[in-house]
Amino acid sequence: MLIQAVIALLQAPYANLPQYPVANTFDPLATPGQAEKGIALLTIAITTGIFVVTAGLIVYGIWRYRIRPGDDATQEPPQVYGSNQIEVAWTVIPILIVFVLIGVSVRVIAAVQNASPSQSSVKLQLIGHQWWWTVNYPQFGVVTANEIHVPVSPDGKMVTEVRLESVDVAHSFWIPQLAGKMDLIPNRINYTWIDPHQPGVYYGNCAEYCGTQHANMLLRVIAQPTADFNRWAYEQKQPAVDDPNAAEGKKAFLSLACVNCHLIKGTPSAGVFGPDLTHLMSRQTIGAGVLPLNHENLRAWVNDPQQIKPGCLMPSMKLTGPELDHVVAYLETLH
Ligand code: HEC
Ligand SMILES: [Cu+2]
Repeated sequence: MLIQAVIALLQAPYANLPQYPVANTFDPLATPGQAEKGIALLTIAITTGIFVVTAGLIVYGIWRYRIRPGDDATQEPPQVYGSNQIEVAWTVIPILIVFVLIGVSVRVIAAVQNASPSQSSVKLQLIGHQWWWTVNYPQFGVVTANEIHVPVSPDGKMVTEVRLESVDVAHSFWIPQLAGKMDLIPNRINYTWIDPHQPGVYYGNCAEYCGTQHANMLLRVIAQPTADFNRWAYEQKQPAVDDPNAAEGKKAFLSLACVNCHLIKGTPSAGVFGPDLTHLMSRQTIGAGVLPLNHENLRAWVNDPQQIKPGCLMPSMKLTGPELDHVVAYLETLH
C-alpha cells in the first residue's frame, strides 16, 4: 500500500492512468502483442508435448528394465542395432515440428510487418543510444526522451508507427504487453507499430545487450485518449518556459558544457548528444528509468550521474554547491 502510494505520488502527472509495471507478455493489450502471444502459446504447447513424451519414455525405460532379484548383473542385455522405421520417424517428426513453428512464426512476422497503417497513424521515430532513447515525432515537431506518448486505440485503428534506428550499437525495442522485440540497428531502418487498446503506462526495456548500462535503458509507453495525447504534443512543441526566477540557473547552465550535449528549445543550448531537456519535468523518470524524477534525484544526477548510472555518457560536471542549486532550480522550471 505504502509503496503504491509513493509510486502514485511520484508519477502524479499520469496518476489517473492504470500502470502496467509487470511487463507480462501473456497479457497483451495491443494487436502485435496478441499475435506474438499466439506463437508463444503454440511453441510452449508443442515443446511441453515433446518433454512429456521423451521424459515419459525415459522414466518408463528406467522402470521397465530395472535390475530385479535373480538378474545376472554381469550379463549385458541383448543389443539391438538399427531400425529403419524408428530412425525415419525420429528424423521426420522433429523436422515437421520445426517447419510448423517456422511457418507460424513467418506468418505472424509477415502479418505485423505488412499491416499497412492508415494515413492517420502517428509516426514516431525512436533512436537508440547507449543508454537511452530519443523519441521524435516529425509530424508534430516534438522531440523527447525515454517516454513515448501515443493515442490509445480501442478499436485497433489509431495506430502508432515506430521507425527504429540506432546511433551506436544494436538495441532492441520491447514493450512486452504491446509489441516486440524489434531491433534498432546502426545504418538500418526497422519498422514496427503499436495500438494499445487501453489507456495506461506500459513499461518496456532495451532487449539487446548494448553495454554496461543496458539494464538501465528502460522505456515507457503512455497511452492516452486522443485529446490528451494532442494536448501533450501541443505542450511539448512549445519552446522552454523562461522563468525570470530561474535566470541565475539558466545563465549558469548556458555557461557550462551542458549546452554541447543538451537541447533546450528557445535557448542557445543546442546539443543533441544527450536527451532533450526542453520539457524535462514533464517526464516521470531520469536516466532512462534509472530513478523517478524528483528534486533529490535530479540534484544527485546533475551532481554526479556516474554515482547513479556508472559508465553512462554524461560526465560529472563538478559544479560547486551554489552553482548546482541554481542549475537544478532552472531545470525544475522546464515543464
Ligand atoms: C558529454 C555530454 C554531456 C554533458 C556535457 C552533459 N550531459 Fe547531461 N546527459 C548526457 C547524456 C548522454 C545523458 C543520458 C544518460 C543516460 O540516461 O544514460 C544525460 C542526461 C541528463 C539528464 C537526465 C535527462 C533524462 O531525461 O533522463 C539531465 C537532467 C542532464 N543530463 C543534465 C545535464 C546538465 C545540467 C549538464 C551540465 C551541468 C549536463 N547534463 C551535461 C550527456 C551530457
Ligand atoms: Cu540498448
